[in-house]
Amino acid sequence: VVEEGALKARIKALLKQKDAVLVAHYYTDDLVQELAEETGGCIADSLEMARFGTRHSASTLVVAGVRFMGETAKILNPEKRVLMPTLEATCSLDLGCPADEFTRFCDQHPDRKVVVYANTSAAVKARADWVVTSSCAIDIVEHLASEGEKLIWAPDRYLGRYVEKATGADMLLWDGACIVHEEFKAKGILDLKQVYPDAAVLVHPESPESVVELADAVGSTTQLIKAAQAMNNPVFIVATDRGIFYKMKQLAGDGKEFIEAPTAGNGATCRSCAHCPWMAMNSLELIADVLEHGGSEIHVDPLVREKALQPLDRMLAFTA
Ligand code: CIZ
Ligand code: SF4
Repeated sequence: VVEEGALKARIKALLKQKDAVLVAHYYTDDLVQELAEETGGCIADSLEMARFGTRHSASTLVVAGVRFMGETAKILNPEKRVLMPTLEATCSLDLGCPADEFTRFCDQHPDRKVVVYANTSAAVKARADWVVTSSCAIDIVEHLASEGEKLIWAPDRYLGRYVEKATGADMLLWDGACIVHEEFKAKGILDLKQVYPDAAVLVHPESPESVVELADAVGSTTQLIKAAQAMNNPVFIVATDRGIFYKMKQLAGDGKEFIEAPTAGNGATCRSCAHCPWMAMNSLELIADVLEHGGSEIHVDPLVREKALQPLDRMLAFTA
């Protein structure tokens, strides 16, 4: 604890000294979220992280999240220095959608508008007409469908299927998945509901369809936190990364109990499954390190940046 306190004090001093602000995702470790909060930074989903970076005056953004979030920050703020605790923090959706393969796929379907989830590389965004996050995907796809557009959707097939069902849009789905959400099991949730009959089930739509079907509320991280605040159940079974419990307990706590949705079919909760291994790489040590010594800086090729900015700006304008 002493060491932790000293580390936090060092980071606070470095943030001031370097004119930097810490932007953390809901899935990072509690200590990182706590520090972002204490230093006037933000804790948010990927859409709000992007927005916060553009509005804050600091010349350096330290993005505690995964690589695509750092890239998005750089695309929107080319004049700012964007640092990450580690450039190794990636995402299975980003990895599962290589830009060259994706470009070939899009080229084969020139009649379709290209909609990509924020969890993609800058190069994939550069090939897209629209970027969406889970909080605005349905609204944007509904808008495009109402204009008669047929779509390509990448990379998350579960979220794609969910949006397709909700909107009735004609969508060609890329075959990607999140290694965290893909593991939630309907059978395990049903078993837990036997033990906690009053529990509400909160599900992020990157989860399998059978899990989404059991949900009392489906939505992005921010939407799930709001649902937990609005609902009066004593217990919540939550199918998303357990990093979200930090904010959920803070805002909706008040005697409510939050339980990780099971990732094994027998109902046993796997204590390390509902946590993204890449988000977990964002340690206090690495945050202090990158602030002190630099390195781990995000660079985006200017031509790629210019193209990727357009679909990102469309999303920001649509959701403003
Ligand atoms: O699963 C993720 O990486 C999410 C939910 C990102 C975000 O905040 O949209
Ligand atoms: Fe990617 Fe899943 Fe990790 Fe989010 S939780 S960063 S979607 S692997």
